[in-house]
Amino acid sequence: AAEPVTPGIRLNTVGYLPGRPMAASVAKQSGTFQIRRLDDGAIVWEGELSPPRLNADTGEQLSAADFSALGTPPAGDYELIVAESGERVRFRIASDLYREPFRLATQAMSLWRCGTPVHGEHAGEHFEHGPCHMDDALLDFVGEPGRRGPMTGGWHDAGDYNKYVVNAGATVGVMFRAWSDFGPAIERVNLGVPQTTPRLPGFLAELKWELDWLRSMQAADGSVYHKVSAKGFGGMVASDKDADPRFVVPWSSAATADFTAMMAQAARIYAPYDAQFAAECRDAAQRSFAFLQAHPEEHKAEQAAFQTGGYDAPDDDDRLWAAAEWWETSGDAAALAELEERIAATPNVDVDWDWQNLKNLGLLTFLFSERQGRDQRLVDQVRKSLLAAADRIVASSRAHGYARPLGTTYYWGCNGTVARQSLVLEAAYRQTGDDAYRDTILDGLNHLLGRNYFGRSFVTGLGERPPLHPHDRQSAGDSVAQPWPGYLVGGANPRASDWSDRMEDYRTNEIAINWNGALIYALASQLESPRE
Ligand code: 9MR
Ligand code: ZN
Repeated sequence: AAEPVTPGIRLNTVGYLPGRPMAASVAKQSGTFQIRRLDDGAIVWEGELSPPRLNADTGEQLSAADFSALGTPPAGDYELIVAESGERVRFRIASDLYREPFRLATQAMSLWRCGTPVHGEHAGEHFEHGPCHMDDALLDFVGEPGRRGPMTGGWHDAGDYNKYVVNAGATVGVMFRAWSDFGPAIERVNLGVPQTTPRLPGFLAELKWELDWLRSMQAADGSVYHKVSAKGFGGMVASDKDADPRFVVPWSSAATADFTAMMAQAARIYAPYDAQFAAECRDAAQRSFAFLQAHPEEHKAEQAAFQTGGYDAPDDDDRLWAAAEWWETSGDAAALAELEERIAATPNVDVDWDWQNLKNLGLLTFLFSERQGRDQRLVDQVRKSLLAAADRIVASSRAHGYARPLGTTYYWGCNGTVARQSLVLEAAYRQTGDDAYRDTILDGLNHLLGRNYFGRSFVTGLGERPPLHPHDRQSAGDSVAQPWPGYLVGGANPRASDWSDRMEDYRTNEIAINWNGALIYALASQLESPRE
């Protein structure tokens, strides 16, 4: 099938929230535009396109069609019409616009479950696989040749089926922050995730599926294995047809630190629902934090035998995050001392961050903590740096022809970063009440859902012209033409125009849990708008 033609009007194909900024990007045109309500045909707004401006990263002349002045029109379908070309595109306005996308992106996590049969439905199609990887995993590389450990469960990482602790950290840490920031709104969405744990809210039940696997990755001494992986990336087959032997890969300090942080978070978050599980997570966090204290030097995983995802980056950010979460959970003075020492060395909140650098998660926990005992000068410094980072993100968005909060930076998985920047923006909004920050979260969502060079949604099964051929073994390995739904693809790399909707193109069109976790946060932040 031919690739969808890129429209000249590029907007959020999921739609716009009433009472919030609304704008599209229009290529190579000037003059007026109109907004028409579809149910009665009324023209509800007429405006001027902004003067065309060269967009640095795509080389296009772009105008903005800003129709924020529509305010709070009735929910429904509308059309943007550009006078010069007569081109028109449909979009929706509704205050509950992001409920279904949020549900879909969270369901996508369930569809990533390993070690169990999986079934989901979307747009009349069924997506399913039988139990997979039921004998995870061989212990040959961790001193017990020929034996297997109890490492079934968890989520597959991405378009591949391996399971990596460091990337779990980037995902779970961000999803837990979504729960902490937007829990009540999330609880009001009927997620329909498999009820493996009935007494938990669905969102936490989904996360527990990953946490239970993570707990199996902790060794007796408190160190944490780096990953469960086959030696190479296998063929594009369904997970229940994948028979490559899978191994536990030896420990790393980064995995141990990320594990500590996640378990410490879980101890707090699950306490109201499942005291026993929360206590077990707390105990796991404590043991791994003690291990880290006893092994302060960086230790990389011995993974030369594996060609799969390395997820190998310096561990100081992971250790900072671990100290932050363990202190927040326990009040441990030694953890606070370590945390403040690390913050003093690297106090800046980052604008652009992914699994390689989870420091922001720790800085946010420190900043928003209600515990006593923090060094107030450090708190002020982190706050200042948070606002500086958020201001830079806002400025990048304003300078960009598609209002992209990551500006002109493109790399493997940058769509995930665009979504992940919403944590920094939301935090700045909470510190100041300044709407510019949460409006920039919408800019990010607009971009990912169609206000981009391709005029396409980057999330499978969502919005207009979504990816049809993601690099995903599950989608490639089944007989359904549509891809598995709710997945954010990695995005243009290394330049703004370099994305192709081809299954082979894992460098721009793969899917991954850390990108979806970030998307889930961004969507959760807009579930109820405007917030009370
Ligand atoms: O997201 C990862 C990106 O930052 C790296 O540049 C890239 C190459 O190492 O790997 C990406 O992660 C992939 C992982 O290594 C294996 N599973 C699929 C991940 C998404 O492409
Ligand atoms: Zn599996």
